[in-house]
Amino acid sequence: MKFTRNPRYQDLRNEVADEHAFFNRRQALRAAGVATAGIALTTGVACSEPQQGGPTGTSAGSAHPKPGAGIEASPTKWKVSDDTTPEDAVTGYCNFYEFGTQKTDPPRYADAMTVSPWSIAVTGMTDAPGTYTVNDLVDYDALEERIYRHRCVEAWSMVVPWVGVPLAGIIDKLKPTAEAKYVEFETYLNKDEMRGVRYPVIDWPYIEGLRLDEARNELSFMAVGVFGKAMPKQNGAPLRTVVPWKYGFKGCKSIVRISFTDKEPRTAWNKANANEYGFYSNVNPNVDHPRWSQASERIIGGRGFNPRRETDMFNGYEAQVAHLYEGMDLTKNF
Ligand SMILES: Nc1nc2c(c(=O)[nH]1)N[C@H]1C(S)=C(S)[C@@H](COP(=O)(O)O)O[C@H]1N2
Ligand SMILES: [Mo]
Repeated sequence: MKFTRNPRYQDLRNEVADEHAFFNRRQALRAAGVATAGIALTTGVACSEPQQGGPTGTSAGSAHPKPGAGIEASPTKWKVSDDTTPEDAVTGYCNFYEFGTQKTDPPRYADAMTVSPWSIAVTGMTDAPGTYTVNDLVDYDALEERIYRHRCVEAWSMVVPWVGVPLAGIIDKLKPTAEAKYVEFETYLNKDEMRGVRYPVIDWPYIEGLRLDEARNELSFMAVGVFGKAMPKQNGAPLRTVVPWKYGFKGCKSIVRISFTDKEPRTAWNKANANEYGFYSNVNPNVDHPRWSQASERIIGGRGFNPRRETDMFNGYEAQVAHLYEGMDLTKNF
């Protein structure tokens, strides 16, 4: 593993601004000005969706553990050689724009989110549509711990000990039809609990998606916890996906809907800026973001002065996933 350090007098203008919504944020601020002039912003998109899950769903007996409660998980072969990121960095430096675009906004404000009871609507091309509780989807007696690399498109990274179950098992349980080619995930949306959704940084609700063969890959994970505890709200309680060979935004937090489709999902960041955020978004040091290099990454919570490491193809998971993209031009399908 090669590590490089920033030069001592680093030019801060060249440091990634930690904002993949850089331009959108300016739009948001402008829109906020408009809002004070009395024009309502459209943030209630999902509220008109009859099959919306989340805390307002119909689940009665959901008994998944509260955020922060201890949960037991078996160790697995999924480990990395680099240090695990300190817990306070994982839970204190977050992207969850529904609570604000600063890294400290989610830890500060996500407490307002109701995460129990919780339900997940399963829709689209499936033989098992309906409303599920977290416990319907996740067997808390079969939790695994997987220590994965976590690489944000903003060129920072962590090493995170997620707790959860393989996504493949959940997909099987939800019986996509033979025609289904993609799975789409949707995040909870509640403008009273999520102060960030007053700003149209993206077109809420947050949507992510995967090709079904990607979702069934052995690495794809539905996480319900981290550091041996039920998922903190700011990290996407009660359940969120983790797709470690892709940029972090491909993981969808606080999931209220899982839908199967034969069309490539229109994902939130792709809709916001297709030129910068492709559907695949595989970690790739050879394909730069239009506004910054992806060749290396800043290690969050790392020891020393702004430690960096070189970014690995598919975030170090080439052996597990390269076959999924055989014959594809990854500079076009970025
Ligand atoms: N609903 C929702 N999911 C989201 C985001 C978000 O803003 N909203 N941010 C994404 C991004 S950019 C990253 S890097 C990861 C961050 O996860 P973490 O805060 O647990 O490290 O969540 C992803 N999932
Ligand atoms: Mo990210």
